[in-house]
Amino acid sequence: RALELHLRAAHDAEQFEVHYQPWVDLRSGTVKGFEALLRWTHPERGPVSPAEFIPIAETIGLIVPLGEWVLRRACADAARWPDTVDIAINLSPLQFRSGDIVGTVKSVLADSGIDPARLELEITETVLLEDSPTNLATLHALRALGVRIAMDDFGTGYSSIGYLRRFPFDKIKIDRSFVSELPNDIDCLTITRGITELAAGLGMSTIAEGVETIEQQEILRAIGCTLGQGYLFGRAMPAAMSETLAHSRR
Ligand code: G
Ligand code: G
Ligand code: MN
Ligand code: NA
Repeated sequence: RALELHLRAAHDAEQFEVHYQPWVDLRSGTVKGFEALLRWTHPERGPVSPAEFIPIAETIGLIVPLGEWVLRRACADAARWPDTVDIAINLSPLQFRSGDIVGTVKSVLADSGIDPARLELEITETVLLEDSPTNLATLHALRALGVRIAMDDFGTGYSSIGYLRRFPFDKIKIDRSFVSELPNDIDCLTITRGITELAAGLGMSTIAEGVETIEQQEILRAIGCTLGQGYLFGRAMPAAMSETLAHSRR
């Protein structure tokens, strides 16, 4: 397919960029970190969503080198933020399983010079779907490097509460589909509160995704969710802008 051919050539053509979406402390509004989000500008089509091209990159095996490039780029950019500001990076399940992800993360950390405690790796439940000893060993080995593991899009797909028992995540990202219905949808409110309490009881933190209104911020704060990410606080932005924002004390 044409898109596939363009995707293969995109890296050499320097069409990829990593943008950064801030996440904040819901009480103070202080920026605590950024999530790295890959961007591709297609020469004719313009911006293509990662939701469209990442599955293709996975199919053609490009996700492993591309994912490593994102790790390097994002950690290098994070090195220019204050050391109180963390960096979260999405790992594709394929990237997680193939090759030496632990060695890659270790070498990226060493090259960038950032404190491992500032790096958070976001994985989806599909990583754990087969719940193999190898996957669990990889998660533990990554954590042993000093990085944190976050479960992304929690509550969607096949994610199961049992995973939280089998593996000690550091953070749970409450999916936007629940947050966006706050505060009016009582079911979403109950689910969001339930996830927050469950996480707290298990010693994990929670972050609400897709926060768009002050009302949502306040209700999340009231139910004990400490962190938030969403258009209310900022969209994904180029590295230079993230650097300015990271250094502005608020
Ligand atoms: O906000 P955005 O449209 O950029 O994100 C769409 C989806 O693409 C999200 O699910 C996000 O996790 C995923 N995504 C964005 N950047 C990366 C990346 O560098 N690696 C992987 N594996 N997924 C990414
Ligand atoms: O799946 P993941 O959570 O990694 O990707 C984040 C996705 O959510 C990106 O596509 C990003 O652009 C999008 N996003 C981030 N904040 C908001 C928000 O406040 N509202 C909406 N509608 N989308 C958001
Ligand atoms: Mn994510
Ligand atoms: Na998510």
